[in-house]
Amino acid sequence: MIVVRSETHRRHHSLELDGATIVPSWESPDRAEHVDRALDEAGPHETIGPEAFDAELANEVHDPDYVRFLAEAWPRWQAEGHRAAGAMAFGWPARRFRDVRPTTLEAQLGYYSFAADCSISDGTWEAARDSAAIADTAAQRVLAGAPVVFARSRPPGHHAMKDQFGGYCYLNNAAIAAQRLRSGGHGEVALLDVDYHHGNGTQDIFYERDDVRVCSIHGDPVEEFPYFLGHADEHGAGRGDGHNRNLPLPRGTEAETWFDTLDHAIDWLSTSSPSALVVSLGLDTFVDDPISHFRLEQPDFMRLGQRLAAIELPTVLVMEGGYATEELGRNVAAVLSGFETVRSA
Ligand code: OKP
Ligand code: ZN
Repeated sequence: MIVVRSETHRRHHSLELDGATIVPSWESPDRAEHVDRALDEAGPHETIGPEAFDAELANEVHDPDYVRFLAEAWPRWQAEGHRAAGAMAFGWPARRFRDVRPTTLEAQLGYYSFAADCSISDGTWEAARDSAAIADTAAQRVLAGAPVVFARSRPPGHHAMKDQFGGYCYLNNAAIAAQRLRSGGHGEVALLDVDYHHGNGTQDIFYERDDVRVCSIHGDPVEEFPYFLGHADEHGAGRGDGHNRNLPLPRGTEAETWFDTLDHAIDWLSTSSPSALVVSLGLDTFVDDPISHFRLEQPDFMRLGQRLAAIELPTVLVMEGGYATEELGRNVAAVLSGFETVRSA
């Protein structure tokens, strides 16, 4: 299988709020190191680096002002002479506040984000940009005829909305891959999100579109991040009405129920005969994940790979979450090898 990856992610050390304390994020550079090591050991993969970041492509799924904000936030922060090692919002336009774009950096941090788990520091933009470019490059390889490509993106992307970062995500890597597949000639793309958390950003980006059908299986937002989106009655709007599907599950969900739900998701995605598939591949459904509460075990990731391959569509696998860092590499390798047992790549 072709694996796209880069080392730029190492510069991104995110901070997050834990109660009233700022701590190093669960979303650490170690995650990608473990994945790279496990894939090197699992052997033969063709490993390539990303093509240059395509800002025009990113601007088709994000607000261009937002992308510019991300690129300029750290230099602006430094120019203002702050002491803190990372820029983070502390105020947001909550209920009954207004959607008026402010001018100062500290106000714009709140305007362009929705959670305090996602700092912008030295190297954050470069890592986010490469992570998106990795997903784009994977999609380009699929357009060139590869049956499946793994995008080892870090930081993850599925929480990144058109114009808001949060949930460890800045640019929506999976949405960028889907957009590349669309502009490369695929009429309809299916996007399946199996991360433990609802892919609120992906939903937001495609909510009024009928060319990318989005389905997410996740911890019910009444009890899990991102809390305020991801309910079962969110089905799309306008042209996109009927093109979004959410399958929330309670904490403690076991593999059997999860795989039944996966079958529903795949059946629903297949109804309109898409010609390509993007998977937001979160591995935080793992039983020992420290911040998530589903109960998949390592053999289940092999089974997931097999089930994804059986869809028989050209496929971009985009890495999202997964915080049991020591086991993350083996779990990713299990998905890829499961895929390859069904469709040699
Ligand atoms: C990102 B991805 C609450 C922390 C909430 C947000 C989790 C983001 C997950 N104490 N952290 O979907 O794996
Ligand atoms: Zn997640």
